[in-house]
Amino acid sequence: MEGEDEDHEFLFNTSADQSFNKHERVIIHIDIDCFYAQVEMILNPSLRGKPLGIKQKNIVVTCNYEARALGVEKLMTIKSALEKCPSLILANGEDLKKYREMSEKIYQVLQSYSLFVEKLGFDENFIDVTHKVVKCPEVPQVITGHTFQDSDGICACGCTERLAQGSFIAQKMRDRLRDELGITSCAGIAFNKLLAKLIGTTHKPNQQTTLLSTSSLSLIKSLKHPRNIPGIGSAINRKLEALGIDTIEKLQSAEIFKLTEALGAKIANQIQQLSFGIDNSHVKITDRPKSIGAEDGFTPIRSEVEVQKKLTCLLDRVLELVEKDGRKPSQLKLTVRKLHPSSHSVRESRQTTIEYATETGSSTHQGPGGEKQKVKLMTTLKNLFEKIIDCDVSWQVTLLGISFSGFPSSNSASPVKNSINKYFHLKASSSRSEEPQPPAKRGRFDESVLQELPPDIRQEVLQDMQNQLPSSDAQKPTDFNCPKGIDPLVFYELPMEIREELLAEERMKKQTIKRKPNNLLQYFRKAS
Ligand code: DGT
Ligand code: MG
Repeated sequence: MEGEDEDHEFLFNTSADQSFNKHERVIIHIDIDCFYAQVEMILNPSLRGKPLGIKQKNIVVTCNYEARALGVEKLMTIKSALEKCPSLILANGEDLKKYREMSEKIYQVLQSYSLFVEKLGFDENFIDVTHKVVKCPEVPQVITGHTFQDSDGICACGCTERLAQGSFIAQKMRDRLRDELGITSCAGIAFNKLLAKLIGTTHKPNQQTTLLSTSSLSLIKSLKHPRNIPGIGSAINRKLEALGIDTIEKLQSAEIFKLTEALGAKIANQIQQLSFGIDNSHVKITDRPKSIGAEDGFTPIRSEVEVQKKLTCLLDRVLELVEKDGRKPSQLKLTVRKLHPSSHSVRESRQTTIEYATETGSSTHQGPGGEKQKVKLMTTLKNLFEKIIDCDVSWQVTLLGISFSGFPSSNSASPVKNSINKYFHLKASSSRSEEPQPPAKRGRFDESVLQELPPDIRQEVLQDMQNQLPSSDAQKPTDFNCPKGIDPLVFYELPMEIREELLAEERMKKQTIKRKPNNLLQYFRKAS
């Protein structure tokens, strides 16, 4: 999905660790073919094989490849599209819910391959599979799909083999998207995000292309104009044009002080690096929402019966979203906008802990279990409402909002049970002759201890570890996407779910409880 041109919002951050200038990473970029149109064709298979456009207001925001063959282009007005292709079928794409749901399913499939998935808009994802590649030497060494290589040179660092493995993984991912979701996509495989995104568009639809490192400069040069580099927006481009920079070559050879004068040092450096195909930014794991909710604004209501009606509708909507999300919330919040006699509005919220049953009898919360839960939640909401509004005096309300939060992975404020620490330390000391032992090999720690723990206990121990990080550490995430103080090599060797949990907890920095680091964390850090 093409984003807005925002000059100071770089998709590709070139200022990260310079060691990434080498070709050691394997990044896959996946972009779904004619995304909205595919979703519509899945929902209504009779549309398949016919030219289909998706309209929002008077624009065809996308169209399937049959329509493209007949001259329809993305972002055409409906009028021009119908002039080009009178047989074009138009589907309304203004309700984004179905696209959002498919986008989430795609993300889930990709996450089953690698923890490091960064979602970009609805239909694009970056996946860092470096750790998979190093661990799977048995994977074929030939490139799957197309190869972009316009010179005979082969890099000696081993990146060609790694990229070949990456292309094999990309094919597997795309096959699964097709088999499980009926979705076709394009992939680009390269040693950084910028190049992976660019190379993926060279063969469309339903194909994949791998860029060999020796050809990265020629790929960048083939873009011709700096504005074609993702991350260079229209305002930057205007400033470049004012400096007479209208080719990639000119940007490459521009004097940095001139660029700095016009754009500031940070942007000047970033865009010049991009013009050489250098992108050191890492794949940032996309966060799942910390809360799920909805609000409804309306003309003033004054009776509890009306409030109850509104809340019942809202609750139904939000429960559907919570069920789709699949996590179990532990907090429920009610927000109310009160209209005061002086006619100014005040928003107020109250939150409480809830017992949320996941087995409700049906996927839509309609079964007997679901009904029981809804009644309980409505009682809780009523109590919260009465904490905000004194129902004995006259009142008016113009908005109600419900949100669930406190999902397991984001619940860092939960107290750590002593028994868990004890269990963990017991296991830890029994697995080593003396406590603490120096690591046998730099870059390793005894992960078998964590592995042996039951999943729920392991989760809490990891939580505990993160809670005990000094908050200054937690507030400074590193460029490497690796918790501060841990050797990235050690981190990469950890089992995927442990890394995921450590990273998730790192992000909970603001709620981090300051405590003295425990033995394990010290050991872990020493090991790195
Ligand atoms: P592709 O990737 O060329 O096969 O075609 P799409 O349709 O997947 O295009 P893409 O990847 O740029 O965007 C993904 C979806 O996002 C697309 O299906 C419709 C929507 N979209 C793209 N650009 C715009 C836009 O400028 N405005 C709006 N409202 N929606 C857009
Ligand atoms: Mg797309």
